[in-house]
Amino acid sequence: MSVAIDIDRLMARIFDLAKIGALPGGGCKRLALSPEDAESRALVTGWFEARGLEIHRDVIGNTWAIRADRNGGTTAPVLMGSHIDTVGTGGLYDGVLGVLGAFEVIESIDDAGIETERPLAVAFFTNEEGARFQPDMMGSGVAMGELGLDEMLASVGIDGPSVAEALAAIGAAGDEPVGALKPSCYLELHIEQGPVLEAEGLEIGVVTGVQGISWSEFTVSGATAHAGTTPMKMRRDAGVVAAAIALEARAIAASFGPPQVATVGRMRFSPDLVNVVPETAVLTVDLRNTDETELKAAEKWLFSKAETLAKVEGCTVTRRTLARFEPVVFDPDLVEEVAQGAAQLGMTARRMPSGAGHDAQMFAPHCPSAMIFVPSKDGISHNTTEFTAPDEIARGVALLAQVALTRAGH
Ligand code: HGY
Ligand code: MN
Ligand code: MN
Ligand code: MN
Repeated sequence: MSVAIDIDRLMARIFDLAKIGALPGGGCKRLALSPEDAESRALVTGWFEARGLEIHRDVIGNTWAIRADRNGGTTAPVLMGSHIDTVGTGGLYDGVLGVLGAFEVIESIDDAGIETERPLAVAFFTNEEGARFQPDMMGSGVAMGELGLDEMLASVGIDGPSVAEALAAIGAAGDEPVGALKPSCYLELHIEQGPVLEAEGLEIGVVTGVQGISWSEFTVSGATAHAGTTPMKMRRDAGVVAAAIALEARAIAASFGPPQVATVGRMRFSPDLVNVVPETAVLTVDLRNTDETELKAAEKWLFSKAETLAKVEGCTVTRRTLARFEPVVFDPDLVEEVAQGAAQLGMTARRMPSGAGHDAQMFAPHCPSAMIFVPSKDGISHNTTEFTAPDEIARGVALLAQVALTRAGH
């Protein structure tokens, strides 16, 4: 049975939510646990409440809303969800599509008066992006026991407060304990955020798993010196070591080849003055690979080379792990149901791994989990020009509805 989704209602909601944290030139900035995040949580939770769903919120602010089954039961729901926090240069669809698309599925099923054997639920999770507080997938990781609550509450953001302080500041914490969320399965609709579907002219990505992620922060320590008078061989230039580490990360990706990727997203010098040799440099390196052995080898190369580069320059270097997740593979049966559903609905599709991290990877070890991708224009994401067309969105939501209804039984 397929259910008619209302794409106009969904697009109106996506654009309503996009007004929160709207950036002047387009796109959104709703960093986790910011005032903008608080406003978006209130808007979306209000929509859930208006539909009469049973609202739950846990100690780290994960929020889920349940539509009871035909007997009024609300345990072990078929859960659909994603996130509504964004990076600093976010688009309108990353995460949002998975939350509001799931809500549209529930609304459409409700409008059709369909009663299900199992409850249906929609969720948004705290701090999926990891842009302000590391690691990413924090809320879903805590909910599923992949990350420790106390350690995450103590995580200090790039702008100062801890997660605990930021949660308190916006009143986002609920009273339900970690582990209160126990879905029977988990489905996440998401934009691909890459170029594959568009390049191959396909409508749906049947996501088979998520690649491993390694985030490190390196702190290089040298000595300030006069830029004009200090002979080159006397310098202990932390800045040049940081730059060399960044180039080494690029060399690792080139040497390993796809799917290995490496990104230096943050680099800060101190004292950050034009005529002073940098005393310290702090940089982040994001390494990813679908293969854990390869990812470990990339880390080994990078970490040992960073030591050597620092030593040659008379500097020291320390490293802090900001995030480390092994690759996950989604439940083959549920992945097959996504593939079958796409075929039944006449959608062109291919199986593919996810290059981006997703909340689904936190559910994968605990319950049958799977993801559905829809194309990203020009493969762009984490960019204010991120775009997916309404007809592409409608196909993803229709497929999500089909798979969720099958799992919920009706
Ligand atoms: O970094 C990621 O892949 C995700 O967007 N947090
Ligand atoms: Mn996302
Ligand atoms: Mn993202
Ligand atoms: Mn995600």
